[in-house]
Amino acid sequence: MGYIEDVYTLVKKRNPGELEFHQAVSEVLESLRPVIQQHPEYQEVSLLERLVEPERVIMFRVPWMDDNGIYQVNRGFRIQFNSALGPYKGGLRFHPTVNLGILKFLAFEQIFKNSLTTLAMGGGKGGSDFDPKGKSDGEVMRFCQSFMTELCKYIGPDTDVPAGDIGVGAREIGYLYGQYKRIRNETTGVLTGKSITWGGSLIRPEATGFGSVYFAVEMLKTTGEKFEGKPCVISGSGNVAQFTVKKLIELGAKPVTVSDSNGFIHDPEGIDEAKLNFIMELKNIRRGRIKEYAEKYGVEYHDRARPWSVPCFAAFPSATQNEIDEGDAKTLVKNGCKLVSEGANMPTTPEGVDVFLDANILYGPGKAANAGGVATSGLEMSQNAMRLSWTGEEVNMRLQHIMASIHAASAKAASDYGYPNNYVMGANIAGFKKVAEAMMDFGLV
Ligand code: NDP
Ligand code: 2IT
Repeated sequence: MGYIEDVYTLVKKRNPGELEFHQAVSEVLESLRPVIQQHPEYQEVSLLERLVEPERVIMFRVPWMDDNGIYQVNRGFRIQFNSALGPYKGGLRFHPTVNLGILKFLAFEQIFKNSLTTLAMGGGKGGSDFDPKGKSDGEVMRFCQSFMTELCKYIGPDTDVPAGDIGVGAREIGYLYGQYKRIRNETTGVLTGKSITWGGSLIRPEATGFGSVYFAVEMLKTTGEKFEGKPCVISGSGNVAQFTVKKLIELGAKPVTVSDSNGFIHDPEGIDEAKLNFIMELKNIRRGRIKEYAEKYGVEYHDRARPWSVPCFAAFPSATQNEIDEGDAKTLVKNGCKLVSEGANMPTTPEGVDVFLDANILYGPGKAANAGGVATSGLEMSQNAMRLSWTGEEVNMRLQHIMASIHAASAKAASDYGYPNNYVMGANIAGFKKVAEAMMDFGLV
């Protein structure tokens, strides 16, 4: 067996049952074959064996009291995967499905994504199996305070800088930051996604969705096509989906679906600014279900279904991992989909990815297409370090520039290694090379 196979076998043996982690590692390792061939010295120093083993995994008890005075216990995690390029950086996910394998896949992806941003950030991820759905603000606050009481021992502005992800938005970041500040008696950039009045960056809330559309625009430039008037299908209705829709409206495209974990709405007329404001109020303030959109605007609601059967020019999966399987990918391609830009992390199964690559459509994998969020987190860290704030225009311009450079670096690595137009190969190789070079410079760590 070859080096790549040996390392993958080791990963499966050492991390039994962590299927999403195996999936993420397998995709990256497959892409690295041509790089490993050119660099036999990597095998001599067991570079890949080190790359797939987190530097540190922290697991902890999170006890909290619910509104009925009942004691509850959740599990908290922080995966500090790789710090070769800078402090560990990556979001926190609060969702009942969270487990060690899911967070390891997310932290592993984050290493290469952060490398692609051009900013100095290592890879990390964390979270809890806590379910914020149906909880009162008081319960969410007490949970966040208990979570941070333990997590604060392991993070810091130059060590590890968490942010949001599924189930962690402005409200949760506020409670987490308040508790960190109280315990450590310091005001620092220890979290990103902060509100603008206490150290946040303009455009950070918008950044992942905007960035995913900017990446799509860069891909489209290679074929000369435009978004104007074209139907776009979006999954999710949270942070990433909302700002994907917003940017698509600005570009004159026609976003026709959004979803949540119960189902999706299909609005053939297109979601406009006013309807998007309704979604934002529904999801961010009232915390209701997307079904209400269908009732309010008299459009179709599809219960327990995903939106991939709706014909579209472009698809923006922006909910969760493995939400597009082989059949969904075939349906998208058959119905004329020309572009997929992944706002979510690993939303397409490996078989689905093969369908997109075989059809030769423009396919932007998550670690490139959704890197705008963490890139703007990096810009928030820079502003915190300077104790200065940039204008929204300045941050947006930097974000656009970073997305264009991620596109260019991925496209170049893909064609340099003989896989033109394959952004999966390109993003994995370009992201890996910087991390590998830094690890070689450090010697055996
Ligand atoms: P939010 O919590 O704001 O929104 C998540 C959305 O996805 C909700 O509509 C939610 O529905 C839906 N969803 C979550 N889990 C599932 C599921 N298992 N099945 C179906 N639908 C689901 O999260 P974000 O928008 O921040 O994150 C969305 C994706 O983008 C994730 O994959 C995340 O890792 C990725 N991402 C986020 C970044 C960020 O900056 N926030 C940066 C880069 C990537 P419901 O309300 O019913 O739960
Ligand atoms: O998956 C991701 O890149 C995020 N959830 C954002 C991480 C960050 O640190 O802003």
